[in-house]
Amino acid sequence: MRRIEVIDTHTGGEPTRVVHAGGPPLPDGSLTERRQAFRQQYDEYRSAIVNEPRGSDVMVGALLCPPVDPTCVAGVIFFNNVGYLGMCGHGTIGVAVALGHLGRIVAGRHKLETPVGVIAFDYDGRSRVTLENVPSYRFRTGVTVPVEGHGPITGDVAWGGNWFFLVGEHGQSLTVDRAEALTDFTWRIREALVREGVTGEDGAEIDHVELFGPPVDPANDSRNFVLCPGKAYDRSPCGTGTSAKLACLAAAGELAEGDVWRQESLVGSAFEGQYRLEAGRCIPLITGKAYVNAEATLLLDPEDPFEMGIRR
Ligand code: PYC
Repeated sequence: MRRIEVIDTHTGGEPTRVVHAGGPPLPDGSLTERRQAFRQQYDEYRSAIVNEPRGSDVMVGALLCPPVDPTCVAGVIFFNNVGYLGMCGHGTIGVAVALGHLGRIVAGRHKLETPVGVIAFDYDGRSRVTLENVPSYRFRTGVTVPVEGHGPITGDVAWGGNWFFLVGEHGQSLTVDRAEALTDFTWRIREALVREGVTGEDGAEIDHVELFGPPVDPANDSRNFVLCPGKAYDRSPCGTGTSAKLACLAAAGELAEGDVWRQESLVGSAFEGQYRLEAGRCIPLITGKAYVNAEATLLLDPEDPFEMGIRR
């Protein structure tokens, strides 16, 4: 029987399953090369770790591996129910807290290596983490697509470590009892983006759709709903989605460097976001909290017909 050691955390309600032993035997190479090997040779591990029956569509996996850059505490490859993520903000916060739980870091400043770059973070030794995301930017503004059953919808395209289509005017109320309707609406937007050939830079697929509305808690600036690539919605305010929002606010001159933007999620959790400018580039700083839910060993029994999970 194969055994995979994991720490389960959640960040603002969004789970991260951190694999710290027993993962796929990836070859040496850059994090991008190792992610490619994970995808091409060991994808069944992804399904075994995050998909049903051991996981669920909401679960994000984080495979810890040795970093190439010796100044980083670990390398990490994020994955979900249908594939692999460039970066993951809630996941980075979960990984930081899991590393603290494992005794691999203490309070202070650390760095993680991801396939899209090195991420620095500050950890308070318990649950609170501030991460410095990859440079984020608004790529296109005011893009209108015809959405089946809803008519024309206009939004911005931005990079925050993943590609997002951000929509402010949509006529939907962002309440958790409407999660199914919001999923259907944003999925139709995603389909419209594909149909209309709207992409990120270099033809990259836009695989996250983000709606904004008024916050429920007056301490916050905005509430969001984020559709993730595998059709689950983010229970957290989405670290990369908040980064994309900060880049759009910065580009529109609506948020000054160092000012705080509090982003609320559909379930009411919040991230604090701000940005600094470095050589004219927007570097988002995202603060949130994660908690450890479980220390566990996943057992992969070769006689189990769903040993490697239900593939999607
Ligand atoms: O927090 O960046 C994030 C994220 C991406 C997908 C799910 N969460």
